[in-house]
Amino acid sequence: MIPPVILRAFGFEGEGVFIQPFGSGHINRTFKIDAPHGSFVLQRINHHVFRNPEVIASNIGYAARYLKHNYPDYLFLSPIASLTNQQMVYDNEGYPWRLFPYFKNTITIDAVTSEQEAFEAAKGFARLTKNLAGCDVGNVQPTIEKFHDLTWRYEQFHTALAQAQSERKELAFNAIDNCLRFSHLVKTYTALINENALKPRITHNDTKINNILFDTETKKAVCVIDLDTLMPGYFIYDLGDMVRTFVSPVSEEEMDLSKITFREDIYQALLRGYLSEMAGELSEQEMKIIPFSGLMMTYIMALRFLADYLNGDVYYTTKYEGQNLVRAVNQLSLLEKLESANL
Ligand code: GN1
Ligand code: MG
Repeated sequence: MIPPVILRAFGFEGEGVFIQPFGSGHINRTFKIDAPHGSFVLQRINHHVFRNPEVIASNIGYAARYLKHNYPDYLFLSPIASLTNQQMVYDNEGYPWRLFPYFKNTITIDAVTSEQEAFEAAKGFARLTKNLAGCDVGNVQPTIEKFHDLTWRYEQFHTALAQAQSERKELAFNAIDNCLRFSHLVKTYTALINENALKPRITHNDTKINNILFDTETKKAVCVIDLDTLMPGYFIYDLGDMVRTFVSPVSEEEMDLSKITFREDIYQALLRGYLSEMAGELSEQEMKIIPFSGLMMTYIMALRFLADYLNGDVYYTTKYEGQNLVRAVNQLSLLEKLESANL
């Protein structure tokens, strides 16, 4: 349900306004609105997750101004202001809402089915980082502190483990064991950070395959969506989340682990697409770190899903009991397959 005060603020009053739930995000609530003056996407930001939503608006505003000035032809998804010129409007419960244009003739996909899709999507995400490479990273702030800090996520997992109910711990016994088995990735990550091997950049931080809009006919990437985590980061976060969500033919929700596979051809297409934009930006040392990206981001999601399961499903939206455990087990299976692929 969208509060009437929000609909009014964005000019959706009267006859001919049709509203339906939209997208498959785990955090925010999203609706498509068809109105006489056009189609739009209206979204409620989860302020329990994004504690300071003004930072989201200021990061996006900064990037939008920079891109408009330096890359005027680049299509960047900025919110549409309310009737009183607000980027976000707060409802009575304190949730901020913002409005986006809806792009006709575009689609999102939940799994990659061809090399072309992998190439195009990776190129699309890479172009955003490349176009923002000339910015001072200090002009954007974290919208969630330590979001992809693997060391921190590993600590959070241990805290969740220490506080979990024994029943959940028993049900998750194998997944917990597997998470502990991959802790060497935390050591590698910490070493990379301590050596300053990675350059701080403005990254998207949620480059899963369904966060890119494809043109329905040409199948080219039209634009990157879900910019809530546009903030300082490292290239491995974006490249890694693409590996995590592109290489397997099934999504993170799949229960049948035999369907989770590593597709070498898709991986190579993804790298070609990413490097077609970013090759000139990455240092020699960063190029060598490429194979670590997918392992790191798949592991971080396994830890985050499992921690949420152990915490009693307080973070990600779930539709059935045990869904976060299913997701964690799925990610651990993918991680094993990435490890055996010897990237
Ligand atoms: C969350 O809500 P959504 O689907 O855009 C999460 C990402 C995860 C993703 C896993 C703010 O993104 O980090 O990779 O779920 N976003 C936040 O599907 O935690
Ligand atoms: Mg997101």
